[in-house]
Amino acid sequence: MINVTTPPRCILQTVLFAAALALAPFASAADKSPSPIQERADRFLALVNSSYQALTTVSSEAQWAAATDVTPAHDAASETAGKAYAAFNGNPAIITEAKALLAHRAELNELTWRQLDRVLLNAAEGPMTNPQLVADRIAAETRQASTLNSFEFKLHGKVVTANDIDNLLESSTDLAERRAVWEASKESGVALKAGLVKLRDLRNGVAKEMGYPDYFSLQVARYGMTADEMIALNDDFMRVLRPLYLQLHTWAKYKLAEKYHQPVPKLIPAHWINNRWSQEWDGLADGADLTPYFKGRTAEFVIKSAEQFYTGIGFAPLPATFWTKSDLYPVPAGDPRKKNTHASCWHINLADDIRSLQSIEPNPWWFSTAHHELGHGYYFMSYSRPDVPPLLRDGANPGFHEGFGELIALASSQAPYLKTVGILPADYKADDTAFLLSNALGGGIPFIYWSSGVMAHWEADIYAKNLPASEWNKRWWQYVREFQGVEPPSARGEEFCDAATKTHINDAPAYYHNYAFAQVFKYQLNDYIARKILHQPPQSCNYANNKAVGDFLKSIMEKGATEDWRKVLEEATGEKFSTRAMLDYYAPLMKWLEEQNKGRPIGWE
Ligand code: X8Z
Ligand code: ZN
Repeated sequence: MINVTTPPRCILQTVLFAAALALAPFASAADKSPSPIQERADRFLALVNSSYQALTTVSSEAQWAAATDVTPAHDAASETAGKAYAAFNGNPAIITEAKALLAHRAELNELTWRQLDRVLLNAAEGPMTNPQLVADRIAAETRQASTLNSFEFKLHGKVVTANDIDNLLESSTDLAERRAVWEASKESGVALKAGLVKLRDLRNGVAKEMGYPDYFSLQVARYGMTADEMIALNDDFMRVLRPLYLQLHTWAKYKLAEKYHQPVPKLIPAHWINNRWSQEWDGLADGADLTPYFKGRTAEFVIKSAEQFYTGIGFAPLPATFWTKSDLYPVPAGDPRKKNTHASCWHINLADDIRSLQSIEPNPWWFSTAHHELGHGYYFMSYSRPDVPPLLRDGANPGFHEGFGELIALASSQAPYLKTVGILPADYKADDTAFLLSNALGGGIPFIYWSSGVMAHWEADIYAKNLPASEWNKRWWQYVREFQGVEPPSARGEEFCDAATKTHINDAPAYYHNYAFAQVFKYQLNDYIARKILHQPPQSCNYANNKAVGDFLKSIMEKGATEDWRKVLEEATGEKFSTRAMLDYYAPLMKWLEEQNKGRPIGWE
């Protein structure tokens, strides 16, 4: 076992020695006489894979402890483990050898050069060619995580949890109260701004150290795309969905004005919407409100139901340690422990230690989130097999990783499925339009204008365009107005940093475009499953207990990152990555919205 307090250099030597003893487990076994360059790559990757897996385990364990119980000791251990991880994965010798081998890309097999590309991507997060920069980044990341995870929201002077805030925004119809709650939810940004300003430069610094123009470009390199190409892709999602979004926006603002007895606004006031960032517009589709069906249920029921979705379609039960090591429920009132309140799923050892961090309550939102998280968990389980080297135990791209859980969250919201599992009564008569509307408002259409629009553009601006920190909030709200058609209840100056109230801006930087990708991906997979496997309408289908659906998903998941994502998607669905299925899914809703909105001014310009 590696001692995390050992200075980085010694750790490297220990790991190099241990790994050098290992045989090359991922060498192409079928190839009897590999070329000298292939052989050299195999030896190198055997060492890197084993060390990468060991150090991932050490640093994930430390980060898990810090995220589930914020204390100075856990922060210190997390920082040290992060440095140990970088000491190996960003080591100049590792970078030099990976580059030297990649100069012979054409002579290496695909599995090999994919691993070598990944070695360089991993190195770029902490390139030890500049140890001070890396040490500063790790220290700043640790501090920011600690501030985020321990932040206490206060409403009228009293501490409230993130769940309290969300539940109040879900239930309150008092606009003054809603505004107070919404404003309270923005206070964390004030505490996080200084750290984020520093991190912007440190993150750009590490990316530049490895030849990337900026940190945003480094992240989208996982798609084999440039920053401009990723932004163009996201702009394209918004372009094709715009007529539908404008109809939905119009419908929603009339509905909200009626709900709050207000005149119809041009832009929707942010505190009228149930979600703190207006990323999902839940609670407006009256005929599809599932809240009453969770009354009397438990949080345990929610997570067990999510597992049951996956085992029903043929996946194995979660490992026993998932249940003993995960942290799934809110910290009980009165317990001083502070933990991160945003849902996540962790692949601690790149093998069978899979954990989830959540604060589940028995309601439809957490039901959906639990299904999302286990999408990550089942992806981890599917690609943790001998044919997939640890370096490639990852999604085909990060959007795939977000997409499977989103797909299952969508499938678990369909009325036929909910009837099968007994959440809706067997004689429930679903209002198909209301369910479709609910999907569109939930993780569907407004989400694209938030993820592809506000989040992707704002992060591209701060990283790739170096937007001065004195303009961050102005730019944020400019994008919220332009892309979402939403405005704050009152002017938000630069004393606030409303972007930083979003978890990912702090701890998953330049990542959010993956959720936009995941939406488009999810409709494409659902379309294939509904039409080709289930022979049911994509808008109302039932995956329950269908092993062919599970086999289809496993066939994609078990590849991990061993193949190009475009090829994987096209081979699985027979179609290139496309918004076609998403548009088809909502075609019936578009007709209905146009009918409802007759005579209303559409949009906000
Ligand atoms: O962060 C998440 C997941 C964890 S990977 C719960 N999501 C995004 C968010 O909450 O902002 C899921 C969809 C969008
Ligand atoms: Zn996720």
